[in-house]
Amino acid sequence: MEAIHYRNCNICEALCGLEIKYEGNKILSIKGDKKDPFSRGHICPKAVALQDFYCDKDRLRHPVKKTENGFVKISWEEALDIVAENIKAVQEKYGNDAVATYAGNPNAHNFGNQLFLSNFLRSLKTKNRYSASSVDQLPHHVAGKYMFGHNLLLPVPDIDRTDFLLIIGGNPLVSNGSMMTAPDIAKRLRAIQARGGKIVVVDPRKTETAKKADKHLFIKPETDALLLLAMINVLFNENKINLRHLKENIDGLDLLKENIKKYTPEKAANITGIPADKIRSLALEMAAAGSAVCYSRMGASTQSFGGMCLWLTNVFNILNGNCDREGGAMFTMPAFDAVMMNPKKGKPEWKEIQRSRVRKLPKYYGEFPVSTLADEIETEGEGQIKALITVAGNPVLSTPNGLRLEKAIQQLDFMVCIDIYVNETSRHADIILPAATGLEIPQFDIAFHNLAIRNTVKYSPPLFEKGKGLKHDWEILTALMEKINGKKHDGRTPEMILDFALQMGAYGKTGLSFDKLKENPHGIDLGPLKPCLLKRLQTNDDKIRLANEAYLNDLKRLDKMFFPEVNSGQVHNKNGYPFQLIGRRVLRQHNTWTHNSQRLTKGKNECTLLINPDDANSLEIKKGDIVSVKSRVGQVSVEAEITNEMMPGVVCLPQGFGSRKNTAMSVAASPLSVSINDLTDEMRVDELTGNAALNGVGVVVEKAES
Ligand SMILES: Nc1nc2c(c(=O)[nH]1)N[C@H]1C(S)=C(S)[C@@H](COP(=O)(O)OP(=O)(O)OC[C@H]3O[C@@H](n4cnc5c(=O)[nH]c(N)nc54)[C@H](O)[C@@H]3O)O[C@H]1N2
Ligand SMILES: Nc1nc2c(c(=O)[nH]1)N[C@H]1C(S)=C(S)[C@@H](COP(=O)(O)OP(=O)(O)OC[C@H]3O[C@@H](n4cnc5c(=O)[nH]c(N)nc54)[C@H](O)[C@@H]3O)O[C@H]1N2
Ligand code: SF4
Ligand SMILES: [Mo]
Repeated sequence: MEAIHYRNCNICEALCGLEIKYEGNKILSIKGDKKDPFSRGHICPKAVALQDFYCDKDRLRHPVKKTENGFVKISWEEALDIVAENIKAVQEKYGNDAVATYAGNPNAHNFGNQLFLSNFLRSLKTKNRYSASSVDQLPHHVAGKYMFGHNLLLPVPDIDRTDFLLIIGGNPLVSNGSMMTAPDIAKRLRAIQARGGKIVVVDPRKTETAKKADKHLFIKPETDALLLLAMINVLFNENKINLRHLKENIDGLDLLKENIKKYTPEKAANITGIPADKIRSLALEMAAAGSAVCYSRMGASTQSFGGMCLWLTNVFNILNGNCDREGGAMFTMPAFDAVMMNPKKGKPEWKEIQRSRVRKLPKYYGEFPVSTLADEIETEGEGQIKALITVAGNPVLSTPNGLRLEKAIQQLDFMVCIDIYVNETSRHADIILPAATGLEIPQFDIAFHNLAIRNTVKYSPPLFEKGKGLKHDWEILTALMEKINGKKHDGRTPEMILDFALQMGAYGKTGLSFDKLKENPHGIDLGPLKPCLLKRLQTNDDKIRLANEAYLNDLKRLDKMFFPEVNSGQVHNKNGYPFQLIGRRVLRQHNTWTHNSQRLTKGKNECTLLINPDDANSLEIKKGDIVSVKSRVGQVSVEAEITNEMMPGVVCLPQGFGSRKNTAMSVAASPLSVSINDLTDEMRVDELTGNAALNGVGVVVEKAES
C-alpha cells in the first residue's frame, strides 16, 4: 500500500523537509515537504538521489577484509575482532598516539555519529585526531573561541531580515548555504532584493550567486583580509563605530584601532584588485543601511589568512552595529543546545596551544590539521602514526596533496574505514565496516540548527529498516569501543539522549520533548532568531574580544606576505606559477561520494578548468582543449572551459571529483574526472589556525600535447 513518509534530507546543511511516497521498500517519489515550516517545499536534485543511495547495489553491504585477491566478505564478529586486535596491538607496541582518526563530513549530518563519535574518539586516548574541519570551517570555530569564548558560538547572517548582505567567498546558490542553514536560499536571497535590500558578492569568480547579486567585485585570491581590514579602517576613520547594546561588553577596541590604522583602502586596492573608492563606499553603505551583515565562507576560510578573515568578518559586523541584532549577524537558540551542554564559562580560558609533532601546527579543540596527517604517518620517531581509523571520510580525495596521503596510508600497520562505499581512501583499508545511511537512519540534526537562520526542530524516524549486513555508525562505534578498551555501552540510544537534551534545553520548559517531535513530523517552528549573545557568551568576564593577541600577531605574517617593502621577507610572488587555482562546487554532486547516482552524473562533463578568455588566448587554448595543470605537488589533465566568469590570472576546478566509480569491492577510474587535491599543496596552511589553504594555489597551465 502506498504511504507517505516525512523527513529531513541529511546530505547538506540546508535541512530540507522531504515528502516521500513509497510502497513496501520501493520509493515512488521524493518531493519537497510544503508543510515543513523551514524549507517550505524546497529541495535540490540531491534529495531525489537519496533513493539511489538506498538502492545502490555497489554500496558496501557487509564487512570486508583485504586479502591478496582483493576484498572478501567476512562476518561482523570477525571484522570487529580483527579491528580491535590490531588497534590494541598498535597501542601496546607504539603507544596510544600511534592510532590516528579522521572524521569526515557526513558525521555532521548523522544523528548517531553526532552523539557517539566524540566518546569513541576520546576512548582511544590519542592526540592524533583529524577531521574535515581543517579543510573547511576551522577558522569559524577559532574565531568563535577567541572572540566569544566557545568554538560553537558562531554568528549566522539573518538573511530573512537584512537590508544588505555582503557575501565573501561563498556560493550559496550552488552550495545551498554553509555555516548558514537556510533552505530555499534562492527565494530568501530574492526576498532581500524584493524588499529593497542589496546583495554584494566578493569572489575571484563571477559565480551563480554573483550573477544574481546587485554587485559583484572580483578579488585576487587570498587577499580578503586586506579588504576587511580596510573596511574596518573606514569605519574608524569616518566615525561609524556603533557598538549598540554590546558596548559594555567589548574588550580591545582601542588596541584594535591602533593595530589596524595602517590598512587603508588605498593600500588594500593594489593587493585585492578592488579600487579604494569601492572599498570605502562598500563599508559606508553597509554602515548606513538599516541593517547589514558580512558573511564569509569557504573562499575566505580555506586560504592562507582564513583565521584572520573570519575574525575580521566578526569584527566588522560588531563595529558596524550589526552583531546580535535583527538583520545582522545573530546567534541561534537551538532546541538541542551544544553550547550550553558543554559550557566553557568558568573554565580556564587561554590554555597554551599544543603543536603537532612534525610541523608544529596548532591543535584546536582536540584536533590537528589534516594537512599534516601524511607527515605524521611518514616521519619516524616517537608518536609516529601506525594505524588509522576513518569514519565517513575520504581524505585521499578531500585533503591537500591527496596522492601523498594515499601513498602514506599504504605504509600503515593497520587501517579500518567505516563507510558506505569502497572509496579512494578505504580501498587501502585492511577492514571496511559498512554503515547504514540516508533513508535507513533516524534524522535529528544537532550540528546545523546551531547555524540556522531560524530556530526550528524536527525528528524523522528511519523510513526503511537498514540492510541485513549493515549497522548504524553509532552501533559500530560503541561495539568497537567495547572491544578495544572494554568500555561497555550503557544501552542508551540516540533517541534517549535526544529526549533528555530536549527537556534540559531552552524549550523543555514549554513542553518540547521527543514525543512532541514525533507528533509533528513536518517539524516545529521555534521562531526567528532573537538577540541572545549576552546570555550565551562563554568568556569568563563576559567580554567580546576584538583584539586577541593571536590575531594581532598574525598581522605580521600578513605584512610579510603583502608589504615586502616594509618587512623584507616572503613576497606574494608567483615563483614560476603564473596562475592561481581556486575551487568550486557543482549543484549535482556532494563532495566526493555521490557519483554513483546516475541521476546526478548524467549530462555534460562538469569537471572542467575554467579560464578567462584573455588567458586562454595567450596560451592558445580553445574551448574543449585538454589542458595540463601543474602545481608544486602534482599535475592533472583536464578539459578547458573558457569563460569571463573568471578573473584574469585565476583558474578554477571543481572539488570532489577524481572519483572513480565505486563498485561493491573496488573503485574504477574515470578519465575526465580529476581531483583538485592532486594539485593543492599540503604545505600551504593558514599558520594561525592550521586550516588548509586550498584556494590560491600557484599553478602552470598549458595546452596538453594531445
Ligand atoms: N580542494 C578542495 N578540497 C576540499 C574542499 C574544497 O572546497 N576544495 N572542500 C572541503 C570540505 S568543505 C569538506 S566538508 C571535505 C569533505 O571531506 P571528506 O569528509 O573527507 O569527504 P566526503 O566526500 O564528504 O566523504 C565522505 C565519506 O563518507 C561516506 N559516507 C556518506 N554517508 C555516510 C554515512 O552515513 N556513514 C558513513 N560511515 N559513511 C558515510 C561516503 O561514502 C564518503 O566516502 O572536503 C574538503 N576538501
Ligand atoms: N552542490 C553541493 N553543495 C554543497 C557541497 C557540494 O559538494 N556540492 N558541499 C557542502 C559543503 S561540505 C560545504 S563546506 C559548503 C560550502 O559552501 P560555499 O562556501 O558556499 O561553497 P563554495 O562553492 O566552495 O564557495 C566558495 C567560493 O569562494 C570563492 N573563492 C575561492 N577563493 C577565494 C578567495 O580567495 N577569496 C574569495 N573572496 N573567494 C574565494 C570560490 O570562487 C567560490 O565561489 O557547501 C555544501 N554544499
Ligand atoms: S539543499 Fe541540501 S538538504 Fe536540501 S535537498 Fe538539497 S542536499 Fe538535501
Ligand atoms: Mo564542508
